[in-house]
Amino acid sequence: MMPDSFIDQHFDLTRRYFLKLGILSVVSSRSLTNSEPILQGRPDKAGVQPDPYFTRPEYFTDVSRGNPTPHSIPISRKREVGLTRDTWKLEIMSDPEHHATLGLEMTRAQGTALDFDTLLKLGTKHAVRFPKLMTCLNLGCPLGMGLWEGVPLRDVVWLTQPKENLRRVFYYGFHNDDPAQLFRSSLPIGRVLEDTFDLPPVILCYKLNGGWLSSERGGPVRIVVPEAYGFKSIKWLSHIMLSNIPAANDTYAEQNNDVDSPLKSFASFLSVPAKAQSGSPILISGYAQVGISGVAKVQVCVEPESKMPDSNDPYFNKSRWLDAKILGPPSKWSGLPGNQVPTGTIGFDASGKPLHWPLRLTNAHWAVALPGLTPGNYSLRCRTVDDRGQAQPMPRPFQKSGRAAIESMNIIVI
Ligand SMILES: Nc1nc2c(c(=O)[nH]1)N[C@H]1C(S)=C(S)[C@@H](COP(=O)(O)O)O[C@H]1N2
Ligand SMILES: [Mo]
Repeated sequence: MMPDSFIDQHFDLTRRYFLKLGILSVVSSRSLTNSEPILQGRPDKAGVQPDPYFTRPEYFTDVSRGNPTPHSIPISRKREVGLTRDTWKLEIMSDPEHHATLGLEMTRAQGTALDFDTLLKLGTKHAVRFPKLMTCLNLGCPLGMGLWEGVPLRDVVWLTQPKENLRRVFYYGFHNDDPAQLFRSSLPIGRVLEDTFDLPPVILCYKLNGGWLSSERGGPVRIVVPEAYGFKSIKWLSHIMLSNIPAANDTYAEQNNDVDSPLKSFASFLSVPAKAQSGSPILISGYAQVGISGVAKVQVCVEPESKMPDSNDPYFNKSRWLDAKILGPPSKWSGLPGNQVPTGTIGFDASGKPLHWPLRLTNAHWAVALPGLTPGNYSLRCRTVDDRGQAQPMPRPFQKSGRAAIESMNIIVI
């Protein structure tokens, strides 16, 4: 049977790796060993729930402010306020406080606002599609893994014929006219106009995993910023303001968040035995979020629980780290139509195979067999090392720029 869920695939890949090493002879499902009681499964993490590699849209963890949330209002009201595909309108204007010089504004009042059909028409020529983990800067784990599709934001910006005094774009969505529900994000104009460092473009997204973007996920249209944490990907998009404001004016900055911080890399455990037999290899597995600087290695270290923390070495650089194996891509891209990545997806070749692995801004599985230990209580840690050789949580260790703290678990060897 082909595995379907992220967890099934995780254990399928992991078991095959251990079988090849000759460490594992039993094949069981949903765990690394047959003895369920010694397994400390960690399938509680939202983006890696028992769901397909590409998370079903309704299984994403929802982060939406306001009461009621825009996706929960009645359909009749959604029609009135433009939250359906046939009623959606996007206004693109010059910021009255920091005026940008535009050839034209696109407004409801003038009848020039952008509608969904026009956006789709732009899509026939310009649409792009790329995989991306949606991760909240403030939560520890990914909310879901998506294949996002839409029109580059710059193609819509150029419709307004900007001339000068344009330094920043900010944007927000439907918020029941409630100032407390307003959620605004912003980007430098340069990021919108050009895709540096081989990143996909910032898009006006209307499809997720091959289907229309649901109301729950921010439909009809949301912004998706490939390299950013979730707060830049505004849902129920209604307004884009072209501005000469010189600095970020994101709502998220009000909560002390670092709003210029791209996605970090980190490793996390999925399966660790609570108890292990002394002298036998200990099978460990997990996933890694592949941030902006990639993941070159995943490593684990195991030390007696009693070892005193060293204040001169907060990130355990003096510990002995063992390389884990970064496992290959999933055997099938579950969660997508036909379990296939469609042709023309950024990061994949024409046959739907990833051009690199692990792929930046996605999830990767890893596993390791630790050499047997003598009886005792141990602390187990995991970390990523990025493509520049920087070990987690460096080079950006601060919590308010996104989570990358080193994860630690206890393990008893008997
Ligand atoms: N309009 C609007 N967009 C929003 C938010 C919001 O509250 N309102 N929350 C943001 C935050 S903080 C995150 S982490 C992501 C979460 O996306 P998801 O709900 O699709 O998982 O949406 C972002 N877009
Ligand atoms: Mo968030």
